[in-house]
Amino acid sequence: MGNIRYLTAGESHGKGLTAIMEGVPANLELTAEYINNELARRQMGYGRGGRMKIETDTAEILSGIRFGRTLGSPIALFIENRDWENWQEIMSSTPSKSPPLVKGGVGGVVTRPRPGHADLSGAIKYNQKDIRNILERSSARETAARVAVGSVAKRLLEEFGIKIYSWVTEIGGIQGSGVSTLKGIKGQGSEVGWAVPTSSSIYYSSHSTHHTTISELYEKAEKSEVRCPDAAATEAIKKRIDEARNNGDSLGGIFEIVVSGVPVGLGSHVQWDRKLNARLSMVLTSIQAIKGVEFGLGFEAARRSGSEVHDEIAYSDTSLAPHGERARVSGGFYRKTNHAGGIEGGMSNGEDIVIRAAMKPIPTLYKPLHSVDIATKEIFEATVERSDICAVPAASVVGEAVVAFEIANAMLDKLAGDSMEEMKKNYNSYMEYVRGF
Ligand code: EPS
Repeated sequence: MGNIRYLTAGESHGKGLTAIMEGVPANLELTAEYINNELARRQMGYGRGGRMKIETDTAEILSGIRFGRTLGSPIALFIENRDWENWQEIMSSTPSKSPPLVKGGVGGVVTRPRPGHADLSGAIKYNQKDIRNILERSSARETAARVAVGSVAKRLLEEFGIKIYSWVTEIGGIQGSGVSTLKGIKGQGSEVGWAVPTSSSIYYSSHSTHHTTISELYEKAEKSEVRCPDAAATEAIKKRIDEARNNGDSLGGIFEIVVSGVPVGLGSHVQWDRKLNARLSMVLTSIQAIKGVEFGLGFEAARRSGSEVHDEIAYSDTSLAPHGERARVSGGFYRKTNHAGGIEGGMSNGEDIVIRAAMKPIPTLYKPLHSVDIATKEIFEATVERSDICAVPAASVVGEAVVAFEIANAMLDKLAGDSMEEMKKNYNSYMEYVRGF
């Protein structure tokens, strides 16, 4: 489904990554600086390996933008791999009988599949005896292209007051305090903590003596080396990452995404592939190493009775909800709580969309795990030369990007427009209708 589409191309150690994006309305203001700022955010995070010291991702705009505005034509973006310089021979497109082994022992035919990777299934499926032909494309390097695409979508959403935030709630089992909507929910062990955000861009503590706005959490995340808004947890997580590095191990974690300012009615209940939650699940699990996604209360909803899950409906005829928590985006109806995470029946309900995604530990490990060589069938212990220890902070930024893309797509489904002017006209008339409903 959707009006905007994109493809990415590129190998991890090839010349670079390309993204072609089609369906973005004309006259959206967009600069390379805006895209590059998002690319830089993806590169941050304690626990990355040596590769991030080599790359400084910047997008070259090849088409679709003139004088700082989109043309409505396909937008092509190119991100150079600086590491390509060291891999030209190994990744050459010229015919050759065998891949060269260059200095440092890199190159040659890769026959040893890493547990947890695409290596073995990909080699069997595509009939490749050199596993490099699989691992180069399955690498999470590709997410740089997706962040570039997502930044265009983010820029579009900004025009409608829609913002996307993310932060890391836990890494390697160490949870931030006050940063997860799940933390502190009754029956989860802790009495003190945070409830799922109500119908506002505010996280309420269960004590109601203090609340933190989503933008405050986001600002703190931006300053944390692991994107965790809790400073104490940030330090504990860094130690945990150091420990993992010393043990030759890797770590996963969970990040949370909040989309604020979403109008009611994106997605649809009428068909499986139009449901907004389904579409968002797909884009999130399409990120390398993501193993789980939940909305609002998520899995916790399965443990509660219905009366403790469903969000009561309320109405206010002013632009402010009775608690004065925020100006309503979509008129008079609102929910008193937001356990649903902003989506009911496959449609946005006007509340903030709240999603969490779980990332498994990176499978490229220094600590050897057993595997079997595809050429000799000998058992060996898989080891590597270079790897990230933890990439959850980066995945959190990638999560923002893919969610931005899908929300922009759903906005265009609802408010089609070939130009921004047309889309805004449709938006304004829709919002007027919603307010009067
Ligand atoms: C990755 C392995 C590492 C990461 C890479 C993803 O690269 P290399 O094998 O070159 O050391 O650094 O991530 C990126 C290059 C990036 O830009 O995020 C993998 O196998 O997925």
